[in-house]
Amino acid sequence: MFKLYGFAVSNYFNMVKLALLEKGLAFEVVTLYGNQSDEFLGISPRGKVPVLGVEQGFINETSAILDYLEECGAGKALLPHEPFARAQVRALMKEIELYIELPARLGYPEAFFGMEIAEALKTRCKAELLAGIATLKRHGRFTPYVAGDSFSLADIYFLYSIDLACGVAKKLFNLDLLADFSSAHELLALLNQNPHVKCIAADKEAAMPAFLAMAQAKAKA
Ligand SMILES: N[C@@H](CCC(=O)N[C@@H](CS)C(=O)NCC(=O)O)C(=O)O
Repeated sequence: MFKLYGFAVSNYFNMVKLALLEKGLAFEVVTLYGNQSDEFLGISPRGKVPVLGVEQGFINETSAILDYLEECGAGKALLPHEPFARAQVRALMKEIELYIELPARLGYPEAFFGMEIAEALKTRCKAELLAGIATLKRHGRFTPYVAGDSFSLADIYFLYSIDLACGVAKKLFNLDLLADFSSAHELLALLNQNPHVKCIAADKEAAMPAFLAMAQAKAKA
């Protein structure tokens, strides 16, 4: 059985968890925060979660884990078979990660942890988020899923990146990133009806107090 290391508030952890649930693969969660201990760096070289424990060892980096699960071939496919369509899904995943998820992270300290960030960083965060959303509008199909008519890994990246990006944009810039992006709104509503997505959201809510306590203790240390 797979072991999924990470914590229920982590969006990347939740991406892998949703893929496992959608595929119907058995796994056990080992709750763990990212850290720089020698022991953890031995299985996750940058100290980040998620990590997937498999028969032969450990796999880190969300996209590598998702590729591994896909290549194992068990359960529902979350990538198309046809190479061109498959490449489009992978490009969308990458675009969401690089141009939406990562720029949103620049704003996390101020948006979610009550710290101030430098004006220059805020300016960059806003410009990159707007460019990232414009990229998704250009490339996403939203018919109704990000890459077309089937649920795919691109929807998983979308679901667990867009909410955080919207939270940052609202808090820092009083900006609704999806104001004129109704197809994205509709897809979010559709995805949020999925029972696995609901279960992950409930687990996240339950884990939030412990996560905030850990984050505050880390900030004081
Ligand atoms: N590139 C990594 C990013 C994972 C990541 O940023 N994980 C966060 C939690 S959402 C983490 O472990 N943070 C802990 C830390 O940086 O100490 C991936 O795709 O898995």
